[in-house]
Amino acid sequence: MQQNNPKPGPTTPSEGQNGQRLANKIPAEHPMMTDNRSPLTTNVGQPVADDQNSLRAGERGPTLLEDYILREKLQHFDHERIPERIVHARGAAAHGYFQLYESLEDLTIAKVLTDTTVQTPVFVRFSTVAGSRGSVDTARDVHGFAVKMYTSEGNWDIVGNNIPVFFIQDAIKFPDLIHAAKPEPDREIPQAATAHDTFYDFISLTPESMHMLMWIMSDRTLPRSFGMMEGFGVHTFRLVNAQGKSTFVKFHWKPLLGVHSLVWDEAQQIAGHDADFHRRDMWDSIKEGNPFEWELGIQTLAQEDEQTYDFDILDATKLWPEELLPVRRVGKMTLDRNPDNYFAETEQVAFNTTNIVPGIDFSNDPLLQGRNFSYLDTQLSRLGSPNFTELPINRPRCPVSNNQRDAHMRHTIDKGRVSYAPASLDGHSPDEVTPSRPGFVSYPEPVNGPKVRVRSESFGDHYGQAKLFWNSMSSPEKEHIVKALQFELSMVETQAVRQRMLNHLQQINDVLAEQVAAALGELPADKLSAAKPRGTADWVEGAEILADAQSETSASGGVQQSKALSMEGQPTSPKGRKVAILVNSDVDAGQVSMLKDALKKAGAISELVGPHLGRLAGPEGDMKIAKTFATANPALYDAVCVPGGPGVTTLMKKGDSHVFLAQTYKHGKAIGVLGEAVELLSAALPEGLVADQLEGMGVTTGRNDAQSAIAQFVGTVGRRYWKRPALETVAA
Ligand code: HDE
Repeated sequence: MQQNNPKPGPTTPSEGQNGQRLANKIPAEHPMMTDNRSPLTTNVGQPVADDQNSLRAGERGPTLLEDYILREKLQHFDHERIPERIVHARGAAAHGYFQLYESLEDLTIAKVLTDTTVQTPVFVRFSTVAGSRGSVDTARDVHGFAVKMYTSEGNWDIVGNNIPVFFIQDAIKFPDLIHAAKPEPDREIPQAATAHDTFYDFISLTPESMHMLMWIMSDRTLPRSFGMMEGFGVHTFRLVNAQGKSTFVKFHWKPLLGVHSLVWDEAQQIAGHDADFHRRDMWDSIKEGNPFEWELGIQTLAQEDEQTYDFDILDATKLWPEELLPVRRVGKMTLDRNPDNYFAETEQVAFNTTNIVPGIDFSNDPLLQGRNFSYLDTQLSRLGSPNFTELPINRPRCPVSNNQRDAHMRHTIDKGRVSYAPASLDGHSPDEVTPSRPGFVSYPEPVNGPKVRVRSESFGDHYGQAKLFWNSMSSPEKEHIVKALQFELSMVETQAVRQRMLNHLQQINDVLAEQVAAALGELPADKLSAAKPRGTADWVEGAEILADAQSETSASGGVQQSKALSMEGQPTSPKGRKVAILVNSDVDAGQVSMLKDALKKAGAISELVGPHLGRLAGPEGDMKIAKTFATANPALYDAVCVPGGPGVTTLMKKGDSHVFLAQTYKHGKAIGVLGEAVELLSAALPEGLVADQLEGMGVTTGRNDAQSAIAQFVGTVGRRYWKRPALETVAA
């Protein structure tokens, strides 16, 4: 029975008393962005009167099939998920723009690299590789760094990683690599981790992966922030100029915040305390008005110099040492806007290595050639239709015009009779090229050779650049690689696999192999140089041993050590860092206020951590206590500072504040203790370590002059202090 509204409302201009007036208000196009402020409707716009109860026969009776509102809602929900990416499933993204510093017209005709007046919009997605969409941000993993630039000549995607080389040389091995790295298929264990048998079985039988192995065992796979990662296009590409001259090029993104990492213990703790650590960091930073910035760098090599070096530029397991081919910084990318909707933008964005523009071209790198097939293919199954390029996030910002038609979910309404070429009706089909829009032309490289399935001999050196990477590390960095391998290989159950890995490590460096072998209780090989494995019990001794552990490189153009590969010496500052201030209601609120101001001025975020949430009355108003000891963990912060005041007595009695300080000390991060809190630090550290004696090692004590101590403390934030005494003895 119809219950209300006996007068049907007007629906078209010809119907109803007010039809004309209402029809004029109906927008011609559907608004693509919803703000959820309009009244509730179904998907076809019918107003919904009751969203709490389904339609049923009697108050306690069965639900009626007629309830199309219920069915539509459940049905849409049932289909909400699309397949997650087969790799790089977990990611986060941001919008921004790219601005060129200087024209590269000597090298390329690409407008995005020649027109310095244009701000090219970009969308950048960062990701881990192995974990599924719900895995943690701080898993040890290569990180994806995929940039989509919406240029005036179409989308240009640099689908890169935060590591400049790759595991394999030929795309045909990619499914094997990923199957080996993903959770083992019978038990679906482990999630987002390479520390298991199948991964090392594959790696130990694939010596070309040894260079990449060194990178993934380093702290590079544990970035502190997406904004503190380098990005690399990895493959050799080409730039082509107006004269048709080709120059080989490698693309780099250099973060203005410097390249910085977490350490393994921290990353594991963060995984438990904040699985969204990286995406939260980027979201909060951008929301606070602190954009992430990188400079675009290029390394170039003249076409005729292709064979100059003892590594093959088509081999993606090799980098070009910056000492040989310096990086020229040519523009800046700024990420300053968070997405409006994760699914519509971050999940549906579709990167593709074949998205290039006139003036940029591929090389014959066999990994790149395979990728050029794989990305389009994967989008078809992930997004379900070749019309995925019409989704707002994938749509180019320049006109699109061709004779491709129809398919699932077509949005474009192509007008007219002509969807073919050549055509004379309706004017004509889209022109291939116009003078103002030159078309893409492949570089006419002469190609000639027998059809063969072989790996070029020039791809044959698998250890030379692994040695270069090892040599280039500082001793703490070497120590971390050793520890990572000790951990990963200890998780491998099959002894033969562990042994094969030790043999490879010995090809890279004897001391490295010995140190790892010591943890496994094995010897690397029968020809072990120093028969007695050295233990790693004493950190300082380990570091000293590792400092001398250099190898003779090859496939590196004679470069023995490359500064650019080490993270030591990177620019550091408090900018983008997060600092915990431990408080309770009786700490010196004036000092807290000064601290907050000084940190803010330096571009850092501070958070008050106390026994409970609430507010601390300060000289310039209340300050929010945002976290408690239950919700905050030292691993989530880059530094900690404790103000003085009578409240320190209470903090002294709290184990949580001791752990906070001890763990921050152990992880080499900056510590500031003011007034009474100096004693708190001494109490938190193992016997024999006295706060005042640690000055200069990232520990600031301000017994009297809080103001200058605060200034000094802020200056220490962002750096790591690995020369602190007795790091290994700190229980935290
Ligand atoms: Fe990918 N890769 N990849 N890859 N890759 C994908 O595409 C593939 C490789 C990279 O944020 C997939 O859309 C093959 C190197 C990033 O959406 C897939 C090979 C590098 C992303 C695919 C490689 C990358 C992907 C899965 C060996 C660094 C995430 C979902 C020939 C230069 C992009 C998708 C995003 C994603 C295939 C190797 C980077 C299956 C076959 C080398 C950053 O198409």
